[in-house]
Amino acid sequence: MTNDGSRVLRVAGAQMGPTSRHDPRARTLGRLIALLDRAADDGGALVVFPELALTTFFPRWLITDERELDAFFEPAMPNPAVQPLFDRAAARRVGFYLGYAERTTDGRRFNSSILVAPDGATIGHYRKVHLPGFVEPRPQLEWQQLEKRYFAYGDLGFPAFRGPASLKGAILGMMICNDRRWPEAWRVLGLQGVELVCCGYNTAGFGPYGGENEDMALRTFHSELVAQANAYMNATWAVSVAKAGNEDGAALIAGSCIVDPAGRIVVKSETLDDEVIVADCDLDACRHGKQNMFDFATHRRPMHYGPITAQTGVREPG
Ligand code: CDT
Repeated sequence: MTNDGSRVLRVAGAQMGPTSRHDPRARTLGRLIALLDRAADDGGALVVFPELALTTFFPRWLITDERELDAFFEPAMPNPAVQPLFDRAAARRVGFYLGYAERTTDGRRFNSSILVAPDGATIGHYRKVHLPGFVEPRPQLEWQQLEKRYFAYGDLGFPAFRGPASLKGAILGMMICNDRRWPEAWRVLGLQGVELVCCGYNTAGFGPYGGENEDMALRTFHSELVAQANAYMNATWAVSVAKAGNEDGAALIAGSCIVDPAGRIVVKSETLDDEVIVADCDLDACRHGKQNMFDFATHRRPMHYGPITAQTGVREPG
């Protein structure tokens, strides 16, 4: 295919402002539909929503009542409570990425995302692999990070998906929040030729492991840094989308951005609220990096990369 604009995909990032623990699901869904409409009005063909877009970031609390916890989870996707979003997207012929808490029929819980085509067909499903935080609450912390308690590790790997013609046949990948800090995740998608990585997040505006050495500015810098560096090193577009603002007293960064395959931010959010950012993503612009500096078939030396899959922790030389 020639680089004549025929593979330009207009992509929207639908940043969300805060969602309270007490917000009714219907209200949050209404915000998502309004964002989708704005993206569609702007000509977006694909809208990327944040991680856990249907609820507040509930892992910041210790929730011991199983029924209360279950209320944050989706028993199926779609389900009657979220069907209006799926219906509006299909009516507007817009595809979307949506992060949500998944509860399977056999009772397992995952931090998941789904990718839906403009005709409403499901393209792919992903379960977050890199779960940050702890199993047990830490009393010294004002806000908990209990993803390891509430979710099982994702068991689907990092599959890339070929989008339909309505998405220009893009090779699409998904990540969720903390995944974006791990270059291994990007490389697994890169090795499948990914052209557009969708990543929703809820990132605290303070150091979630405690201490005073991380603030909103540094956390936002890191969020942009990992999207830019990894988009460049895998010659892919990256769409990185926040749930932002003050959720019941806990700060979340914004910093939603769309990054090109050279690692440049093309557009970024300006608020801590519901906001749509849009960019025309030329998928063929990935080819320069993929065929030259990051021509993996020619230049990678996997025989020297063994420790990356053989070990987790650091082994220092003696
Ligand atoms: N949601 C999410 O994955 N947040 C993490 C914070 C991890 S620190 C315990 C992030 O990487 O932004």
